[in-house]
Amino acid sequence: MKFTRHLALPVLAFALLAGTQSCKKDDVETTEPTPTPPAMSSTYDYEFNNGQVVPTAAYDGSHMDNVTASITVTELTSSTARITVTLNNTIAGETYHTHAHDAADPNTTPNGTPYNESPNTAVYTQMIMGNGGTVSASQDVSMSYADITSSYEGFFVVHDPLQPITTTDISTYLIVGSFARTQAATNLSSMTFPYAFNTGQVAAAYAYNGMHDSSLSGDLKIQELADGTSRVSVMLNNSMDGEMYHVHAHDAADPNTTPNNTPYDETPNAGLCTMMVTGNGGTAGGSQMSSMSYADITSVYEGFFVVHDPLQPITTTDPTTYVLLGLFARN
Ligand SMILES: [Cu+2]
Repeated sequence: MKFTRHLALPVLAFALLAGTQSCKKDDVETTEPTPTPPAMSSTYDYEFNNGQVVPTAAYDGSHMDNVTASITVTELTSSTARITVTLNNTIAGETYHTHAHDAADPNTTPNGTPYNESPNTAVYTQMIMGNGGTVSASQDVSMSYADITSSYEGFFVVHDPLQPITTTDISTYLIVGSFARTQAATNLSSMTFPYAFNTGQVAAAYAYNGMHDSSLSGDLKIQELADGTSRVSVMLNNSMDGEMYHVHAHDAADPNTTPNNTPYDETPNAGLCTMMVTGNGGTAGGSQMSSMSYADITSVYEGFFVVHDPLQPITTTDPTTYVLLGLFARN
């Protein structure tokens, strides 16, 4: 009896271990075995793709540019480890493909990419369902902690869930960086300018007059990109569901020279900010790229940030139809 019990316990323990590991890909909450000595663990942070890795390929799409990520590598045994990827500021209900792509010589890959287009499923390949906030996925791998964090050479990629997946167009990657390595600091500038509802802040005579609820507000974000251009993003808070908001930069102008004596050009500046945002009953957003530099937009450019009322015909001569109005990218 004594002999059998001694034999049975390790077998049972192994069976339990195998059982928990088989479901770990789906369940990050599972308690892990405690190795001795204490497990090694490192976390690597990733910023949004503003061109840090490929300056000409900053993300260009409709996803908000506030997504960030981290990779945590934790030693399980001397030859296995757990890779946990955490995404912040996800969109609820969208599926994020998160991959390790092995580095490769671009002279040998079909499309000249510096990585294999097929993700490495043995290292890390997971789909993460967005939840409107922070969400994680884990994968246990048959590689040592040291192999992953110092030998393996690849890229960590978070693909955009809002457009068809592509493995050649890096401007569709929300996040890209070397896998499980500390990322170089980039110090790209970014600033967000808040706009309250138009109650006449620019001029008393311009105060909004119409049916739109005055709880609407906006945030204009200017993000410097690695190649010297910029991403212009707009968030409209308390937007009306299904209504189309025209969001514009209108260049300042001498009213003595404009056709209708407006203190701005009636034609919006398409190279800076001319977008349509569909309201959703909450916070809705849009973004576009501008060839203007961050410094030009935030300190040289003179113009107005205008959100036109979706509830009445658009007019560029009557500012009382503007639900938001303020100097563009100024506090
Ligand atoms: Cu306009």
